[in-house]
Amino acid sequence: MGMIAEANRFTAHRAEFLHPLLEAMSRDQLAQVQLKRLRAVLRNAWDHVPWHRARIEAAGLHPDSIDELDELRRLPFMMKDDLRGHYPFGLFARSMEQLARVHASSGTTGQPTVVGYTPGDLARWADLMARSLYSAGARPGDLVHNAYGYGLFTGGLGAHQGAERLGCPVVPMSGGGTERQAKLIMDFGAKVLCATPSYALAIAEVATQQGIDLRTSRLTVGMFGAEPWSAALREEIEARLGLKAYDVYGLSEIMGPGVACECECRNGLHGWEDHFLFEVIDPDTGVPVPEGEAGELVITTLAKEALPMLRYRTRDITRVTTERCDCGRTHARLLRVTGRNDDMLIIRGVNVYPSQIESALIGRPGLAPHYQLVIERRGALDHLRIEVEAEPGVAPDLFDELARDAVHQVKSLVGVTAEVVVHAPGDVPRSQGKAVRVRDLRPKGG
Ligand code: DLL
Repeated sequence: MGMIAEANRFTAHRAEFLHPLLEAMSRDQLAQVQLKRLRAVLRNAWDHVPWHRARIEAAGLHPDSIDELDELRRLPFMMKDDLRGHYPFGLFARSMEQLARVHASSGTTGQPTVVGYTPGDLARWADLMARSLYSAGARPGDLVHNAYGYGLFTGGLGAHQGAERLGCPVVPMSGGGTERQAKLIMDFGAKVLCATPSYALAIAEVATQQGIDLRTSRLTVGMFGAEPWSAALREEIEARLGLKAYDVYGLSEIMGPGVACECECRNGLHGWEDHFLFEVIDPDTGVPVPEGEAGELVITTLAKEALPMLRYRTRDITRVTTERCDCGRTHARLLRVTGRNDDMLIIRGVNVYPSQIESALIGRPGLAPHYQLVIERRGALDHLRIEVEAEPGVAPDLFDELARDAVHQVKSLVGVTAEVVVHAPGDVPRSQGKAVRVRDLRPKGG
């Protein structure tokens, strides 16, 4: 091949992946990288965190004697309570002088979960978020409107650093001030929108009320995550915002946004396996499920310095496939996270995730994509009430009929009997970050 052809080939390749050598290496090479890094991360945990060392030892493992990735399975799982139990910094492998930043998740009950980063951890996080943005189609120079909350939540700063790393200027909006969001998207000409999917919808709604049509904006890519969202919600968002919506996944305990992200094929989220080891287990037994089957995602970090996480149970339910993606990336794909174990509702014996109800409701004619699920105890039984809104302009005397249609839809698609109440537009609370989808009013402890 001549030099120019060679150069062109390289450029074409470069155009596809931000880190071609890392994103398209063979599965064998990936496994080698993982093994090497696993030894290093075990060494880090062993040397710096007595709690880890005791567990590694008790499992009969040693950082220097790991020959296969599967040996890790001898180690017990880590849970959120392990972090809480060592609040705030007890599982950190670095001292305060070596840290660059701390984040925390508020947690609805008990102690917050605190996570820390060295300068190197922040740099790797920025790299992975840049890789994620690129795989979703963002390019250097694209203006990024970042409406993830800044603060202890990892969404805002995580997306921010990733965009900067990619060479994208950032509008650091944060969540809130919704009237201003749409105006600035239009005025500044942002090409990429980062937000939770529910907040993206809220922005679109307020824009419409202001007479702004975001479909005429320059937005082309949406990087949406931090909460479960259905394929139906994706369509709704794309129709209202006039962009292509991509799913990005992550969690503070493991890093923040950018653990996995969709590529332009949008057929699962590439989990960046040079940095993380993914397992999927049966949440009841802890036994790994066969590839492609649904279960709880368990993650081991392969390069984190400040807070190594070994076999962390995420509570997130997904499926993982290592089948080659059409984009050419070799990293495994996590299929859309449908919900958390903790979010699963059991309504009269039927297991239901809020996102299943979302899929059944969204896109029904006359209904707006804003909803909340209320669960109450009635006598001995759990009662599910779905509060959803009518589209603006729908006459109130049609609400009952819309509700009947929704009851039928939920029964036939999800298999549960629910009461549906259709509210006037604006009556269901809007989110500025993660939407509150479920209000559980059942008596505690009963
Ligand atoms: O939500 C990090 C993040 C920020 C991800 C921005 C994507 C975009 P936490 O606040 O620690 O971190 O919450 C993590 O949110 O365990 C999942 O249950 C849920 N989650 C995150 N992304 C998705 C997604 C951030 N794409 C928890 N789909 C995780 C479904 C998601 N659930």
